[in-house]
Amino acid sequence: MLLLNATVAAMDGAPAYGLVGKGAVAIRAGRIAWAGPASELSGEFKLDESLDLEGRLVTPALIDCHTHVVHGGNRAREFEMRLEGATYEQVARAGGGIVSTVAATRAASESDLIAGALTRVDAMIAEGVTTIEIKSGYGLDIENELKMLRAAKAVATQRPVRVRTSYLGAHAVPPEYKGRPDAYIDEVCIPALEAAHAEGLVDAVDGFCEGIAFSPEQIARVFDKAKALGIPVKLHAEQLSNLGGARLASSYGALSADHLEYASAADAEAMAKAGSVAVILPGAFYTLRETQAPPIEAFRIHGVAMAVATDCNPGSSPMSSLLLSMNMACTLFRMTPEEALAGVTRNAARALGLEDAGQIKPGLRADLAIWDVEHPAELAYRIGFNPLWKRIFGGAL
Ligand code: DI6
Ligand code: FE
Repeated sequence: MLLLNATVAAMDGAPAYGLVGKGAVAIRAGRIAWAGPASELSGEFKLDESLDLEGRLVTPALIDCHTHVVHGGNRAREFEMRLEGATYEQVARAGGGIVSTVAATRAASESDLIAGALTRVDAMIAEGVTTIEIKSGYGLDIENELKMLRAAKAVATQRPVRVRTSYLGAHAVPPEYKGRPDAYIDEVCIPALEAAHAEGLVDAVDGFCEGIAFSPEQIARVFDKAKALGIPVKLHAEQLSNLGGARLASSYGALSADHLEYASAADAEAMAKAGSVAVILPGAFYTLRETQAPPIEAFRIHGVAMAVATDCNPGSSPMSSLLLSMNMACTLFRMTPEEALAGVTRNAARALGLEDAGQIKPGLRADLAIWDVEHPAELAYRIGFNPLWKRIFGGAL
């Protein structure tokens, strides 16, 4: 297939979105074969079936690199509690929070979980997303962590999307291990990781390093197991306080450290050295009415690649719009629209360890989004507006 009369935002690291006006993109066998100014298009592609974009913008398809879309139930009641004055931490300590989603997730069947996830995944697909990272972490026992990961993998058999799974057994201490987090790590978290890995269900290992979750020492034990199994790691770090999670993750060469509101300039430096991506999650910041913004300027100065994701989850970020995440990253954190778009394309791919997506470049997968806009800044600028015209997944419209 040949896309003609396109405005191409290649997002390949070239300045100004890698923008090419009057462009063309040639797709063959599910891959991008060529992209550039139509005037330079070689004759061999001109025989391919063509689609006239009438000047529309084509970008790499979007990648949501941090989600919890597989979960049971919802937490609208906690939303009400917080509006009545309770904080996120108070709700969590009162037995609500993550643990209440654990009860709902345990009660759900695998097919219930898939059906629930698909409602959120469909909203993402409608906004041009073709790759979604999905975490476990609401099962918190061996059987239910496996059930979540199987449901996550099943999403990709039900819809034209790619799924990357992250095992998040170290998300919260379940009620039956209350006050015994070390025993939970040894008796459940690590054995469940081994079992999930043996079933081919784990693309990365994640954790929640926080006062209401796990200490750096406990996370390190999970990461040691991941390392022994050859699985890359990432971490929810510095979301509510600074416990040194970003530095810990960096010391394991993590794909990413995520949230990072309380990260310091020294953390940014460590992440830069490790090549870890900073995953910015403005939906959680917004929902929790957090006031400390992540150190975006330090990430820029140290050259830390920034991704942007929804963190779609039932508690701190009940949001499935990646376009809205981009808008929030700009308005709340002063990221530029170009940084936000790189954050949901090139840098999101990097945060998932994917080298075949996130840019418009020959050889990469033909995962593309075509938008009814004139300029890429419009994607982050509008609020609650979806200008997607068509989505191409592996070369198929
Ligand atoms: N940080 C988050 O924002 C989500 N998990 C995490 O570790 C929140 C999960 C939840 O509240 O259900
Ligand atoms: Fe999260």
